[in-house]
Amino acid sequence: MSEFFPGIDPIRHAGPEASGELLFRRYDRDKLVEGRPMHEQLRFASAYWHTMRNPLADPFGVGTACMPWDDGSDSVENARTRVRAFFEFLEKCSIDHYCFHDRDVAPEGDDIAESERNLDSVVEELAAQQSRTGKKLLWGTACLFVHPRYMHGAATSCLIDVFAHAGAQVRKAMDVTHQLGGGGYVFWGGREGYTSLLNTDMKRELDHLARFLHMAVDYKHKIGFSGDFYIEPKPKEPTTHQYDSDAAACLNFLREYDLLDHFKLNIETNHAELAGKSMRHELQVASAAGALGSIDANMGTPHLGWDTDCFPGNLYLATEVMLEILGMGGFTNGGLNFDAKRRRESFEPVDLFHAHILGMDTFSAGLEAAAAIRADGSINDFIADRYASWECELGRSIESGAASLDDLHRHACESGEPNIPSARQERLEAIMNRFING
Ligand code: XLS
Ligand code: NI
Ligand code: NI
Repeated sequence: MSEFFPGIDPIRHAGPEASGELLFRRYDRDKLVEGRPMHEQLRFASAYWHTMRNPLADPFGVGTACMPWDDGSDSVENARTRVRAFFEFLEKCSIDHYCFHDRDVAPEGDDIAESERNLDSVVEELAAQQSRTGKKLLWGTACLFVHPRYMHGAATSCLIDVFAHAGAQVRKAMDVTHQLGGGGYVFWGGREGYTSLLNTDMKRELDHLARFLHMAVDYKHKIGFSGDFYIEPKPKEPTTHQYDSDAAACLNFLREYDLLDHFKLNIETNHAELAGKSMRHELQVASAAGALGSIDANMGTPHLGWDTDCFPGNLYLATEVMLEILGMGGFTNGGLNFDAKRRRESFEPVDLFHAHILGMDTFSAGLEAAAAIRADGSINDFIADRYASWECELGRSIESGAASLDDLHRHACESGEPNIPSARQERLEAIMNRFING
């Protein structure tokens, strides 16, 4: 078989000082960090939709991506060829996992039966490539946002027939995710939101979305799928308001509709930014609820302010992400999925390698910096110390729910005006900086 990426050798770790290109300076897959090899701590995944299907168009211009393996047709054969190209890419780039939407991998047919046949055929190829290479599916999902039938939403559509079509599509996407041994299944509410409240019954749409997710949970049990279910928050794009707008809104929705036991969150950096929150904030909100599952590792372009899905090159951000991941004891079924696309101007096949190497080295440096910050301990000690006044009888009685306002009154009268220490933010920022280097 001729190669899809001729002239590109498997990317190897060459060390921070290495010169040259197409090598890892920081990612060293078997190097132990906090007792686990880097590849287990990081669990990198490539997103099929960006890596194989994104033509790199923008609102003002056509696609520029050069994909010599792709004949441009919608045939199943072409779809199967793409899978082989993708796995060669994963192998050469040393990426262990991938993620896909049903419609990224296989073309939609004229009816449901044909769409399912198309998908089955491509899944056969995916399964063969997985067993040839040992690569794994991090998560699968259904594309419920591209086809015009979903213009008013999918699980929140005003039309029951559309709701049923969405259900049929999710049912099949769950089947194939299960078949491929996927670690999880993502629900990103592509068009689940509204463009105008003038034509929208929000309460009814949310009730329907919850029913839809309950049906998915039931189906998960029926087929014996043991992976995680994730909701992926995003505040806007494509709708004016997406119901799953941020981590807190998702958690509230899941609690309100008795779904919290069945879902975790897949947090995406660029979506956090669009929500006006920091990534670290979103991760902590999810983590505090025991619901931090997986990460779409990309970043935005603050000056543009839309979902630019850039590859993550920001060391500070990666360090913050890895502090949260190590803080929760590492990933279980989740991982770092590069839900990221090259810039339109980076159109050559080799740019796929440059882009993923950037993301992988950035997160490897972030992992090591986070581990060093934790080993140093001064930031965590500072935080523990900052709350040390609570380590007393009154503190325990407040935290356990026993204390009353009368108790507080008594204590306040006795203790007099409190001594207020500094929060030392700038000192802590300087400590972070000491450990961060590419
Ligand atoms: C789009 C979302 C999407 C999900 C999967 O903005 O990030 O790519 O990750 O449907
Ligand atoms: Ni995403
Ligand atoms: Ni995005």
